[in-house]
Amino acid sequence: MSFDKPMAVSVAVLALVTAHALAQKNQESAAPAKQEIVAQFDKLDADHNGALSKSEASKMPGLPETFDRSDANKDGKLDIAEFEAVVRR
Ligand SMILES: [Ca+2]
Ligand SMILES: [Ca+2]
Repeated sequence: MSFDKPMAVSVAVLALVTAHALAQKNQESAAPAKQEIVAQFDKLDADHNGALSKSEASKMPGLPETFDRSDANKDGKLDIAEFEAVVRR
């Protein structure tokens, strides 16, 4: 009885899975998935009115500094599209 073949197969499968996981990770850091941006937005949107006020935005590092510039329609809030533009910058 030999375990050589099954061992080789599991090593190959492991290598494939690892490569796949790494590729996915690289992709994520290059461009955050829409659902991640939405999840982040929901987390910051404490009163769930679909927009981030300045105080809600202050929970995310770096966001208050760019708030006024990021508020494209100058209504004093960041909606999901404006927030997405910030995150994808
Ligand atoms: Ca809000
Ligand atoms: Ca706005």
